Amino acid sequence: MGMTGAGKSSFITLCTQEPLEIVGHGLSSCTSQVMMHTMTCNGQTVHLIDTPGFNDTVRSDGETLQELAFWLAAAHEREFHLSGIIYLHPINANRLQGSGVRSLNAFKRMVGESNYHGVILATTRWDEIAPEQMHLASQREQQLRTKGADILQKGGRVVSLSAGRHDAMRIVAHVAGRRRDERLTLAFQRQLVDEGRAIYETDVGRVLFEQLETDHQQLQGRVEGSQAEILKLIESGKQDHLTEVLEFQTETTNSLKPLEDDIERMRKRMNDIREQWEERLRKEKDALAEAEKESEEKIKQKSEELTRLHAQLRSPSPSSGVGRNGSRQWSSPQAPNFLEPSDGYVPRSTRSASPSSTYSTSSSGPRSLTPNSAITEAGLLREIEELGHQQDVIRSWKQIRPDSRRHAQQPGHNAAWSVVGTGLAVAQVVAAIACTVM
Ligand SMILES: Nc1nc2c(ncn2[C@@H]2O[C@H](COP(=O)(O)OP(=O)(O)O)[C@@H](O)[C@H]2O)c(=O)[nH]1
Ligand SMILES: [Mg+2]
Repeated sequence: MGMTGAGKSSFITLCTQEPLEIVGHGLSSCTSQVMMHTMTCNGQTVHLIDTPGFNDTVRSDGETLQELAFWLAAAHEREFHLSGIIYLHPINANRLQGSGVRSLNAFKRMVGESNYHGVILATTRWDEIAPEQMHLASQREQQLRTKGADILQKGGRVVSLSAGRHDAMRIVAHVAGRRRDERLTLAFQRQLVDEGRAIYETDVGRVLFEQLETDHQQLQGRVEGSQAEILKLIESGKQDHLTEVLEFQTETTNSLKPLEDDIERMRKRMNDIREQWEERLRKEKDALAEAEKESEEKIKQKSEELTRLHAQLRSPSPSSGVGRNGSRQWSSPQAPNFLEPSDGYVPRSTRSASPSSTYSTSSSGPRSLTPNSAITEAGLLREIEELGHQQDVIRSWKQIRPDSRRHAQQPGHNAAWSVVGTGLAVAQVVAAIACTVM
């Protein structure tokens, strides 16, 4: 857990040395952000769970909590217990004044006192602290110790984490080395699954829900206030400010909607949440398959372009479209089409002396090859490499997602999680769950 930007995903990348980002495809906006990464540590299979933060720019806190509810409940139902929870706290920002305290308090409620012994509070981003600021950073760490004193009293720990792999692996090794009988069931998991509570009835949900209700009441009060002002302005015939007040009222009314949606989300129980997230994950699966297909096609297309480019580089250099033997090289209907064979592209120019031949793709009229143009062999190779990288990421995303359908159909069955790795019986799990502004 930890605020957005605390370094949770970076921590996992350091440990697994896997890429995480998918560029494009609109996947990031439609996808669940909970991901499971599998690695080996001291001969043990370790699953690291990455999760989203509450102050996400595109997602509301209610949605994030719902997502956490879905995955954590699924894990608990399948008796897939956590070995430890790492709470990351960025030391480079003075966050323990507001959002940081709310985040830590939410974290404590989600985890529950009985699991504090399994918590590691790790401070991150020390490398961004200038030497003259070091005493301030140390003070912040001390504040974290104070705010997390109850965790420490119950056996939790505070550690400083460097930006390197060594420290991250040390923490993973520590957690993975825990005894089986020390595995954790979070308060949030127990309350959702065993006690059948709705999200807003859980300890962590209650905090968020109360905040939402307070914000809603405040906004509602402003809407009502502006309504009264509007009536007064109309009655008194003073209409100068009317447009302004009307605009204010519209804006305020509009901001009520997301809060109401979130309040509604918090009222949900596991059955509804499961249904909704399974549908979401089904769409994600389709989107991933589509993205994989698309990148395969692009790689094929770029490779063909490269082959043609090489063929052209090997062929005699035509001058003004005329080859050494006098025949036209590129303008015949059979001439190789370097980009999109169907769009009437006719290469006209010659190869360049270097392997980095360049080609232009003018937007008006047929495309032409010129020495100043944008497509080079090096460029194509780079594009192919980037596409290959993207494909790797898509494939790793496919692997890191537990199969939700199997979750739904086989509650209590461990195999549901085996899609993310084998050896679950001995697997250790570390949760790095984001709890940001609540
Ligand atoms: N300098 C520095 N940057 C970091 C560190 N950890 C994370 N970052 C950067 O902070 C940003 C947010 O990190 P990320 O891992 O995505 O945070 P998350 O929201 O907690 O998953 C990224 O740009 C990271 O590269 C760190 O220890 N040092
Ligand atoms: Mg992240």
